[in-house]
Formats: sequence, C-alpha cells, structure tokens
Amino acid sequence: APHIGTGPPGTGAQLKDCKMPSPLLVGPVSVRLSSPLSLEEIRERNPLVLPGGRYSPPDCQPRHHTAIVVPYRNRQTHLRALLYHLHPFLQRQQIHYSIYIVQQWGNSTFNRAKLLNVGVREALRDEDWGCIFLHDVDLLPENDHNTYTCHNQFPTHLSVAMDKFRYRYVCVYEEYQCLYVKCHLRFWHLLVFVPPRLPYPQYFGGVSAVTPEQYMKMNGFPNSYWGWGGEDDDIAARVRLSGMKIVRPPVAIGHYKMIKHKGDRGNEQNPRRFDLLKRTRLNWHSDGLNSLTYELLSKELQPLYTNLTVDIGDDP
Ligand code: UD2
Ligand code: MN
Repeated sequence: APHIGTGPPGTGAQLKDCKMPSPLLVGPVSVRLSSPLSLEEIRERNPLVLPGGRYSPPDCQPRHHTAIVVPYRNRQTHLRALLYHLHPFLQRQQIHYSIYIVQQWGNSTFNRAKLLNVGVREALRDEDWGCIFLHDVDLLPENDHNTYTCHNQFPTHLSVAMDKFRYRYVCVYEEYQCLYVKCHLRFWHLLVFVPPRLPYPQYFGGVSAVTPEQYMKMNGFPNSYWGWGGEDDDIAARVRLSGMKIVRPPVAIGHYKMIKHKGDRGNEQNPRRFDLLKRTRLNWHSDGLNSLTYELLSKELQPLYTNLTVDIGDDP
C-alpha cells in the first residue's frame, strides 16, 4: 500500500526508491557511554530529525515505515544514550521512522507490556506504520546491518546477542526452541535448549518487532503483568498460540550493548508471573489489545521524540 503521511518537506518531488541495503551502512559500531550529550547537543547532531522524533530520508523514497515504541519511566540518562545512538543508526538505514516514548504516569507499579500496547495504538493513530519496534530504553544496537524493519509474516526478535552475556546467542539454532528461565537472582539467566514444538515460550524480551497485522493477530500484548518479568514470555507465547513463529537476525549482527542498571523502584519482580504464564493459553483472547483501557494525559512533540504520558491505572 502506498504510504500516506507526513513526509519530509518537499515530498512533492519525485524521489527514487531508496537502495536496499542502504549505501550508508557502516556495520559494527563501537558504542561508548562515557559522556552522554545533552538533548540539545543530540538535536544539533541530527538536524534532519523533525519534531516528535520523526525522520524520512531527504534524497530517496523510503521503503520502510517504522515506529519505535519505548516503555518508559524515570530513566533520563538511558533515554539520552538511546536517542544519541538510535537517531544516526536509523538514518543510516534510510528508513522513515518516528520514536515514541510511552511514559507511565504516577507511582503505580510499572507495566511494560501495557505501555507497549498504548504505544502501538497511539503510533497507529499518527500514521500507517508498516512496522512497530518494541524497544527497551537501555539497549543500544551495535551493528546497523541489523535493520529496523519487519518480516512480512512473522514477529522478529532483534536483541539476540548482548554484551552482558558476552554476545552468546540466546538461541543457538533457529530450529530449536529456546527456554529462557529467569531465576530468582535478577541477573541470572539460564539457557536450556529443548527440541522443537514443545510448548515452551521463546525469548522475546529487549528489542522486538511486529507488523500491525501480526500485532492484531496475537491480540497485542497482555495488560495484566504488573512489575518486572514474565510479560516477554507471555508475548512469545501469544506469537505461538496465534499460529506464528519468531524470526531472528544472525548472531553476528544482532549485537546490543546493555546499559548496566539496578532494579527500579516501582518495578519489583512480579510474584504472580509464573501463575499468569500458566494461563496465557486461556487468557490471550480476552486480555490484550481488545481489553486495553488507559487515559492519555499528554502527547508532546519533543525535538527528538514524541512523548506520550499515560495513566494506565494500577495493579488491582
Ligand atoms: C528484561 C528484558 C525486558 C523485559 C524485562 C522484564 C531483555 C534484554 N530485556 O530486562 O525486555 O522483559 O526483563 O520486565 O531481556 N523501564 C523504565 N522504568 C522503570 C522500569 C522499566 O523505563 O522504572 C523500562 C525500560 O525501557 C527498561 C524496560 O522497561 O529497559 C525493562 O525493564 P528493566 O530494564 O528493568 O528489565 P531488564 O533489564 O531485566
Ligand atoms: Mn534493562
């Protein structure tokens, strides 16, 4: 379908389709976090980014239209690091994109998946995005061959190799399902490989992507996971339950730097996550996009991102 929306100034002119792959790609980049710049400095370095954090390549017609949705509360320095790295990264890929920061209002328990639902719905009000990225604020892509576009059939999981795990692939063989067990200690991750077609959730946290069609098919994401953990496995289970599978880039390009951090106040481990996960099969039809309620308190077009402040309620 032809893209309808707000292009860059002067879209009236006939532009040639952007080349694929983009000639601007540089491959691996070293991501350093030493001195994060101010928002003003980041803005100066990205003069073609429009208010709301929108961008479209100035000299070719983009083939891809991607909204980046970031669940967020109180991570200022991470946000700056993300904007600093992501804007040039996406511009080198010559895609038309916009960055949405979905900020949970108030002190209620954090709910990542519900914020993602809000972000998807609000982003689709703005434009007919072909692809929606679900992006943690603290993950920085380290190779621009990892394109921020969607697979037309299946949801994509992008952050397959993180520095924290010495870039070990979370799923070594595509044909093997990967059971990702999060242990009681916050940063202990145990990898167990199981034969295909067993009913285990696949790892889908960090950075992942869906088309609007894929999103509708899986009834979006759960609204019922308050606090840390479980929601990513629920989303992975929905992918499978709705008849899809997860696709991934090769390990060599799915590299991410994970900003080190402690647990946040208001996002304590969710003790109900194991019980909830047992019921995904029963609940995914009724808990998700079709049961989403929230109040959008404000929508601001900041220079480098669109800020959505939202009241999503509290853990009942
Ligand atoms: C893992 C997953 C993450 C999510 C989480 C469990 C990876 C790489 N990431 O991350 O996708 O499934 O476990 O919920 O596997 N956030 C805020 N403010 C807060 C709390 C969270 O902005 O107070 C946002 C922020 O975008 C952050 C994300 O939520 O990156 C995930 O929270 P986390 O970073 O505390 O969780 P982590 O690193 O264990
Ligand atoms: Mn994190």
